[in-house]
Parts: sequence; structure tokens; C-alpha cells
Amino acid sequence: MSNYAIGDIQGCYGEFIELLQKIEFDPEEDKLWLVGDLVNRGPNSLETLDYIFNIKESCNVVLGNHDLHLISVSKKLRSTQESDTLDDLLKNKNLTKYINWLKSLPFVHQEIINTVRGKINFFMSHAGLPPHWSLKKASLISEELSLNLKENTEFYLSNIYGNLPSGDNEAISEEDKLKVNTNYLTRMRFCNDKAELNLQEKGGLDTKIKGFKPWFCYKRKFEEKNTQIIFGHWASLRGETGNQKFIATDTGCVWGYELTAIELETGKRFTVRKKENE
Ligand SMILES: [Mn+2]
Repeated sequence: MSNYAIGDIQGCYGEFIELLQKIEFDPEEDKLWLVGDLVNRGPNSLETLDYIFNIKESCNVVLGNHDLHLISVSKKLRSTQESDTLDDLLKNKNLTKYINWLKSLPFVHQEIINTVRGKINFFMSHAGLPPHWSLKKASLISEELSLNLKENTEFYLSNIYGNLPSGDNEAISEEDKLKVNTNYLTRMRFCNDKAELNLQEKGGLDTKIKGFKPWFCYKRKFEEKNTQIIFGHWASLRGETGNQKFIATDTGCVWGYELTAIELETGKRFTVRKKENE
């Protein structure tokens, strides 16, 4: 039995299936940790989502910004963008079934696993864990966001889009808190020492922006012993953070690079190259 963290699939169905073959994935035995952004931009969002839906008991999945976008578009709360590749899904007869499942997913997942290096507490969210949050706080925020997504869907999805306020220090209203907390868990890359986000910059580790660093480069406010943070969302990192505590899984398959699975028990990486002509 193994646990595998897999980076942003974004509708790259062919590569996803090839990767599952490479790791000899057995849905009866193994567990997939999917960091979100299951759909969009890639060629086969419908096939990808349908496949994952059918093995959902063997998956821990957290929501990414593209998954939230799909829900918003399906509810006619946002319009599709030129680069979206969601048409097949939006026309599919099972759309409601998929959307109801997506709405039930959390923003974070946490579990202790026996690894070759002893017991490790793995925490997963799409974008990561802000440097000033405890694991407990992230879980509570995730529960609050999920409850809003499920019960106040229209209110929630109508209020989470936008880059301001940039940090929770400036979020006063309920709407602003939902927005900034959603941004922390699904869109964060660079922040400053007040944990204010720069959501425009998408460059890699060597990007220089005055006053900003990758969120995982700050001294953390809370001690997280024997914990590793699994995240996706940041393709230009190409799987490198320079710190084994932070596991970057998005290796940019949809942008022409690779899809990656990391076996949590051993830390072993498996990759599949983006297929040509798809
Ligand atoms: Mn993303």
C-alpha cells in the first residue's frame, strides 16, 4: 500500500493514466493525494474528472482555483475565459453530479503516514500553508470555506474573486475574509513579511520582487514538527523548493513539461512527459 501525491493534472488525462500505470496504481490498495486543479487549460477535463470521480474512494482531493472556476462557471456566476477548455464538461449530462462532488471537497487534507524516515504528518492544500498560520488554523479555515461553498454557494463564489485585500491583516468584512483565505489556500505564491500576497507574479524561485519571497521561504510562526507540506499550483517551480519540508508537485504538464507523482512513504518521484499532439 502506497500514498502518491500527484501535481496539477489540469485535464492532461493521457499523461495521468500513463503515470498511474507507471506507479502501478491499485485503487484497492493505494491512495492518491491530488493537489487540485484537476481540470482546465488541458485537452481532456471531462475524461479526467470522470475517471477521478469513479475512483474517488481511493483519493484525497483538495480544491484548486481552476476547480472553483469550473463550479462558478457551471452556476453562471463567472463567464468562461478564452483559455478555458471546459466546454465538454459544461455540456455533459453528468455535470451536476461532478459539481456536487467538487462542492463537497475540502481545501486542506492532513494525515500521519509511516514512512522510511518515521511517522510524518502530511498537510496538503492547493497553494500551500501561509507562514503565519498554524495547521489547526488552516483546518478551521478550510472547514469554514467548505461550509460556505456548500451552503451559501452563490454568496461565496460571488465574493472570492479579486486580489484585494492582499492579506488577512486587512480583511475586516466577512466577504473579504472569505476572499483572502481562499486566495491563501488556492492562489498564493509570493508574499511579504506581513503575509500580504502578490498574486500577479508567477515566476520561479529566482524571481526577484522587492519585499516579496515565496511563501515557504519565511520563518514560520508555529512549529510544525515532523510535518511536510504538499502543494501544487506553481508550475514554474518545476517541483523544486530547496527545502524537503515543502513538496512542490506541479511540474507543469499542461505547459509542456511533466506530470509528477511522489510516493509519500519513500519520497520517490515518478514523472511522465507531456505527450505530443494532444
Ligand atoms: Mn492552481
